[in-house]
Amino acid sequence: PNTLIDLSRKTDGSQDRAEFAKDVAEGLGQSPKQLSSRYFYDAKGSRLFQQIMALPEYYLTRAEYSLMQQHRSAMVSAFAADGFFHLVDLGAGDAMKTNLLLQELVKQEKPFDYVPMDISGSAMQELGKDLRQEHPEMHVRAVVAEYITGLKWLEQHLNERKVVLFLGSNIGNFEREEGQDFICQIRQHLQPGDLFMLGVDLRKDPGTILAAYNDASGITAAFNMNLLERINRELGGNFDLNGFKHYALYDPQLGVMKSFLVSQRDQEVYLEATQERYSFTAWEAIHTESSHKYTLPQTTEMGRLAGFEFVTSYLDEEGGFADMLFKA
Ligand code: AVI
Repeated sequence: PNTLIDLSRKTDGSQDRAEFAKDVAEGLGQSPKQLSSRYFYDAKGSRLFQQIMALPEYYLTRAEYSLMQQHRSAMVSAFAADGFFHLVDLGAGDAMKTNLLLQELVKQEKPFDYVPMDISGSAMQELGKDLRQEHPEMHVRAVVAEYITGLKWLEQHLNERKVVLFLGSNIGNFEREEGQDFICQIRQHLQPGDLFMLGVDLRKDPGTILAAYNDASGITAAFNMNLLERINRELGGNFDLNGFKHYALYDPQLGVMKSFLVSQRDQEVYLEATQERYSFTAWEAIHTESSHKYTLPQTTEMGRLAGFEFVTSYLDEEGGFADMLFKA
């Protein structure tokens, strides 16, 4: 009972590359330059992100893991209160945290199936394989898709009960308005009584946040730089990787962590895919990622504005990370 549904390719594989090329051309053509963090997650990027999650500075994963360990029994009771449900995990990745809930659901013999969704095909394949070994009885339907395409899956199961997870502070990688909009879209794909659990990284000491995105071992820098490597690999780019450096900064008023790739000199880059040249002046930066940090009231308000009812918040012991439970 274990399937993999690949919704990432449209009519043929080359369209993905065409879309990537178009986005890169657009982002490098504008001022200030930017590239979307959704392109971080090819096979290499997904591997690097797994290493990030294990870094001493990257507190987010540990905090959410420990809060889920502490509250999993209450979470599972809330999820399974009305019988069978689809547990939909948006941006599941390696599902390290969700696995705590899966174990608890199995232990409590609750009826459910698991629908992990992720942009990374390699991550979904590996997760499917791991779950087959660990829980051979569990019904798993892994979906390879971007968020919006993934939500379409929900449309086909409109009248079946759903619990949607959006964990790991993935909401933080949307700009504020886009994040609100995405939560509204999730709500529109649910029926009254369905549940939604949102993992948010809360505001805290700016030094702690900055260190998480600027680790001493340079893994985050490599993760950021992989975007240029990916452009070289897939779009025939000739980025000189020694000509750019990772730079991260946190704005404590806006609550946003921003990552950049900064050109260390005047240089030109050529992309075969677009047959265009892009020029960089010395110290010109490409914005590659935002990671927004929220306050608890901001988070409940986001849910409320989307039409959800706030149920409860589960916090880790340090109060730095929250899983917020909402009801449609
Ligand atoms: C996936 N996302 C929630 C991570 C974050 O914290 O914004 C991605 C990341 N970027 C740098 N380190 C981790």
